[in-house]
Amino acid sequence: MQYKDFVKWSRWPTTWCGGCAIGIVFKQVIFSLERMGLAQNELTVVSGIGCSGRAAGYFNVDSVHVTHGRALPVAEGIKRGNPHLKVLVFSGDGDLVGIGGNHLIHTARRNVDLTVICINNQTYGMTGGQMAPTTLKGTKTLTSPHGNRYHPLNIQGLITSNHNYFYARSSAYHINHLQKVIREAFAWPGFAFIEVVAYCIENFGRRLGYRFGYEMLLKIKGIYKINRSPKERLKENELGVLIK
Ligand SMILES: Cc1ncc(C[n+]2csc(CCOP(=O)(O)OP(=O)(O)O)c2C)c(N)n1
Repeated sequence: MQYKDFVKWSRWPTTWCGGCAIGIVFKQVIFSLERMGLAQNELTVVSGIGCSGRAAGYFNVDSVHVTHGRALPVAEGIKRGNPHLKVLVFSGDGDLVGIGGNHLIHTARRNVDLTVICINNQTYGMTGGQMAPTTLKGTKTLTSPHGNRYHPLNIQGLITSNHNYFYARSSAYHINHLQKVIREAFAWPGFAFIEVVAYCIENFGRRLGYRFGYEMLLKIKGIYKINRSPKERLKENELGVLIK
């Protein structure tokens, strides 16, 4: 199976804006699927609502585009119904961590065997760039024009507070690292959560003065460093994998 076989070309072009990071991540996933040698009938993809949530419709496998925040319980149902399937959840930070936050807490706690790719663009991209629970303190958004007053939710802390966990942070810039992490997550026999540092140019970045998605990629490049053997936690500017 080649990576292009995992794309539902009849749905092309995607709804993603030019320069959006989601397409970059989508591509790393299908590259990883080819490398892992998965067949189309061995995988199901589930997405919630949002720009990231449109991904389910672009994979040429059985997929479900569910209601906002509910990707994890639907994915769990599929996995329990057919434990031989690999079930991938591909959705946004607003969907998985915001409205779907309660499901995230308990699906992670119960260590359900799913692979989750969370596009963390720090905003609700699809609806215009509102402040999200992942928006950094001080950042100006549509709904925080004077800067966000709150600290973002600590996703790493939430996932790694469990008895067993797979938490990875990668980015839309560090694509080799991202592919490696995706393969490791699929091989992990439990709940594997990948937070992908991404960005939204049209509804978030432009408000902050960025002109192109490319400039936001370079910003990510400048901030994040890969830590290949982190001990207990990743620093705020580190990418890597924490497993237990
Ligand atoms: C129950 C419900 N509440 C609110 C909305 C509006 N809504 C659509 S997408 C979205 C945010 C999605 O954000 P995120 O998951 O970060 O995805 P992104 O678009 O940034 O990729 C919201 C609030 C909705 N569709 N349904």
